[in-house]
Amino acid sequence: MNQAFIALGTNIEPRKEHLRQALEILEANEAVRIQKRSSVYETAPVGYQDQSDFLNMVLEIQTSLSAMDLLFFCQQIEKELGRKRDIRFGPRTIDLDILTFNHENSTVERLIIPHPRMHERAFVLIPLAEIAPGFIIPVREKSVEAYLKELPESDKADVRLLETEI
Ligand code: PH2
Ligand code: MG
Ligand code: MG
Repeated sequence: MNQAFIALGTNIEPRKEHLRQALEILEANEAVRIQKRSSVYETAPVGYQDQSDFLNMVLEIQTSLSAMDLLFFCQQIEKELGRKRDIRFGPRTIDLDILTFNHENSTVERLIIPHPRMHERAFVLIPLAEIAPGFIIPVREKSVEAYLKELPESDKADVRLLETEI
Protein backbone atom coordinates (compact mmCIF):
# COMPACT_ATOMS: atom_id res chain seq x y z
CA MET A 1 0.00 0.00 0.00
CA ASN A 2 1.06 3.54 -0.76
CA GLN A 3 0.23 6.70 1.13
CA ALA A 4 -0.52 9.92 -0.71
CA PHE A 5 -1.84 13.39 0.02
CA ILE A 6 -4.02 14.97 -2.65
CA ALA A 7 -5.09 18.61 -2.88
CA LEU A 8 -8.46 19.44 -4.41
CA GLY A 9 -9.40 22.85 -5.77
CA THR A 10 -12.38 24.31 -7.63
CA ASN A 11 -13.47 27.83 -8.51
CA ILE A 12 -16.32 27.30 -10.95
CA GLU A 13 -19.85 26.86 -9.59
CA PRO A 14 -21.28 24.62 -8.32
CA ARG A 15 -18.02 24.39 -6.36
CA LYS A 16 -19.22 22.18 -3.49
CA GLU A 17 -20.86 19.83 -5.94
CA HIS A 18 -17.57 19.48 -7.81
CA LEU A 19 -15.80 18.53 -4.57
CA ARG A 20 -18.55 16.07 -3.68
CA GLN A 21 -18.43 14.43 -7.10
CA ALA A 22 -14.65 14.12 -7.03
CA LEU A 23 -14.84 12.48 -3.58
CA GLU A 24 -17.54 10.11 -4.83
CA ILE A 25 -15.44 8.98 -7.80
CA LEU A 26 -12.38 8.52 -5.58
CA GLU A 27 -14.38 6.48 -3.08
CA ALA A 28 -15.83 4.27 -5.82
CA ASN A 29 -12.35 3.10 -6.79
CA GLU A 30 -11.43 -0.04 -4.87
CA ALA A 31 -7.75 0.74 -5.26
CA VAL A 32 -8.15 3.97 -3.29
CA ARG A 33 -9.14 4.44 0.33
CA ILE A 34 -9.65 7.89 1.80
CA GLN A 35 -8.08 7.89 5.28
CA LYS A 36 -8.55 11.51 6.26
CA ARG A 37 -10.18 14.56 4.77
CA SER A 38 -9.68 18.16 5.81
CA SER A 39 -12.39 20.76 6.15
CA VAL A 40 -13.27 22.86 3.13
CA TYR A 41 -11.66 26.29 2.89
CA GLU A 42 -12.57 29.28 0.78
CA THR A 43 -9.41 30.80 -0.60
CA ALA A 44 -8.36 33.83 -2.61
CA PRO A 45 -6.79 32.92 -5.97
CA VAL A 46 -3.01 32.63 -5.96
CA GLY A 47 -1.01 33.31 -9.11
CA TYR A 48 -3.49 34.38 -11.76
CA GLN A 49 -5.67 36.75 -9.68
CA ASP A 50 -8.44 37.72 -12.08
CA GLN A 51 -10.67 34.78 -11.21
CA SER A 52 -13.17 33.72 -8.53
CA ASP A 53 -12.31 32.39 -5.08
CA PHE A 54 -11.53 28.71 -4.75
CA LEU A 55 -12.73 25.99 -2.46
CA ASN A 56 -9.76 23.89 -1.38
CA MET A 57 -9.33 20.77 0.71
CA VAL A 58 -6.74 18.03 1.22
CA LEU A 59 -7.12 14.25 1.49
CA GLU A 60 -4.89 11.53 2.82
CA ILE A 61 -5.36 8.30 0.90
CA GLN A 62 -4.02 4.77 0.86
CA THR A 63 -3.73 3.29 -2.60
CA SER A 64 -2.43 0.27 -4.42
CA LEU A 65 -1.99 2.41 -7.54
CA SER A 66 1.45 3.57 -8.61
CA ALA A 67 2.10 7.31 -8.60
CA MET A 68 1.68 7.44 -12.37
CA ASP A 69 -1.60 5.50 -12.28
CA LEU A 70 -2.83 7.75 -9.49
CA LEU A 71 -2.03 10.75 -11.70
CA PHE A 72 -3.96 9.20 -14.61
CA PHE A 73 -6.89 8.54 -12.30
CA CYS A 74 -6.85 12.14 -11.03
CA GLN A 75 -6.78 13.41 -14.61
CA GLN A 76 -9.68 11.13 -15.48
CA ILE A 77 -11.73 12.66 -12.63
CA GLU A 78 -10.84 16.15 -13.89
CA LYS A 79 -12.04 15.18 -17.34
CA GLU A 80 -15.25 13.61 -16.06
CA LEU A 81 -16.07 16.82 -14.24
CA GLY A 82 -15.61 18.75 -17.44
CA ARG A 83 -12.30 20.45 -16.87
CA LYS A 84 -10.96 22.41 -19.77
CA ARG A 85 -7.31 23.33 -19.75
CA ASP A 86 -6.70 26.76 -21.15
CA ILE A 87 -5.24 29.41 -18.82
CA ARG A 88 -2.35 28.09 -16.71
CA PHE A 89 -3.33 28.59 -13.03
CA GLY A 90 -6.74 29.76 -14.32
CA PRO A 91 -10.35 28.80 -13.45
CA ARG A 92 -11.12 25.11 -13.07
CA THR A 93 -14.14 22.94 -12.27
CA ILE A 94 -11.84 20.62 -10.35
CA ASP A 95 -8.10 20.24 -9.92
CA LEU A 96 -6.58 17.24 -8.20
CA ASP A 97 -2.90 17.58 -7.40
CA ILE A 98 -0.80 14.81 -5.93
CA LEU A 99 1.17 16.51 -3.15
CA THR A 100 3.23 13.57 -1.93
CA PHE A 101 3.54 9.86 -2.60
CA ASN A 102 5.02 7.86 0.27
CA HIS A 103 8.26 9.66 0.99
CA GLU A 104 9.30 9.66 -2.61
CA ASN A 105 11.18 12.28 -4.51
CA SER A 106 10.65 11.72 -8.20
CA THR A 107 9.98 13.32 -11.54
CA VAL A 108 8.32 11.22 -14.21
CA GLU A 109 7.30 13.17 -17.26
CA ARG A 110 5.02 15.91 -15.92
CA LEU A 111 4.57 14.47 -12.43
CA ILE A 112 6.86 16.03 -9.84
CA ILE A 113 6.69 14.59 -6.33
CA PRO A 114 6.60 16.21 -3.86
CA HIS A 115 4.57 18.97 -5.49
CA PRO A 116 7.11 21.76 -6.04
CA ARG A 117 4.91 24.58 -4.69
CA MET A 118 3.08 22.85 -1.85
CA HIS A 119 5.27 24.25 0.94
CA GLU A 120 4.62 27.86 0.00
CA ARG A 121 0.86 27.75 -0.54
CA ALA A 122 -1.43 28.56 2.37
CA PHE A 123 -4.37 26.96 0.53
CA VAL A 124 -2.47 23.65 0.69
CA LEU A 125 -0.66 23.96 4.05
CA ILE A 126 -3.66 25.04 6.14
CA PRO A 127 -5.89 22.07 5.20
CA LEU A 128 -2.89 19.74 5.26
CA ALA A 129 -1.92 20.93 8.75
CA GLU A 130 -5.43 20.10 9.91
CA ILE A 131 -5.01 16.39 9.08
CA ALA A 132 -1.20 15.90 9.20
CA PRO A 133 0.59 18.71 11.07
CA GLY A 134 3.66 16.64 11.86
CA PHE A 135 4.09 15.18 8.39
CA ILE A 136 7.60 15.78 7.12
CA ILE A 137 7.54 17.04 3.55
CA PRO A 138 9.89 14.78 1.60
CA VAL A 139 13.06 16.41 0.23
CA ARG A 140 12.44 19.55 2.29
CA GLU A 141 12.65 17.57 5.53
CA LYS A 142 10.53 20.01 7.48
CA SER A 143 7.06 19.52 8.89
CA VAL A 144 3.87 20.95 7.47
CA GLU A 145 3.41 22.93 10.69
CA ALA A 146 6.90 24.43 10.43
CA TYR A 147 6.25 25.63 6.88
CA LEU A 148 2.89 27.02 7.88
CA LYS A 149 4.53 29.10 10.62
CA GLU A 150 6.84 30.67 8.06
CA LEU A 151 4.02 31.89 5.82
CA PRO A 152 3.13 35.59 5.88
CA GLU A 153 -0.04 36.38 7.88
CA SER A 154 -1.56 37.96 4.76
CA ASP A 155 -1.33 34.62 2.92
CA LYS A 156 -3.01 32.81 5.80
CA ALA A 157 -5.78 35.41 5.99
CA ASP A 158 -6.70 34.52 2.40
CA VAL A 159 -7.71 31.01 3.54
CA ARG A 160 -10.99 30.93 5.48
CA LEU A 161 -12.62 27.88 7.01
CA LEU A 162 -15.91 27.32 5.22
CA GLU A 163 -17.24 23.94 6.26
CA THR A 164 -16.01 21.09 8.36
CA GLU A 165 -18.12 18.55 6.47
CA ILE A 166 -18.86 18.38 2.79
N1 PH2 B 1 -4.74 26.50 -7.87
C1 PH2 B 1 -3.94 26.99 -8.79
C2 PH2 B 1 -3.61 28.41 -8.90
N2 PH2 B 1 -4.13 29.19 -7.85
N3 PH2 B 1 -5.36 29.49 -5.88
C3 PH2 B 1 -6.12 28.97 -4.90
N4 PH2 B 1 -6.55 29.76 -3.93
N5 PH2 B 1 -6.44 27.63 -4.87
C4 PH2 B 1 -6.02 26.78 -5.84
O1 PH2 B 1 -6.35 25.58 -5.78
C5 PH2 B 1 -5.22 27.31 -6.88
C6 PH2 B 1 -4.90 28.68 -6.87
C7 PH2 B 1 -3.33 26.11 -9.79
O2 PH2 B 1 -3.72 24.83 -9.71
MG1 MG C 1 -3.10 22.93 -8.92
MG1 MG D 1 -3.28 20.26 -11.27
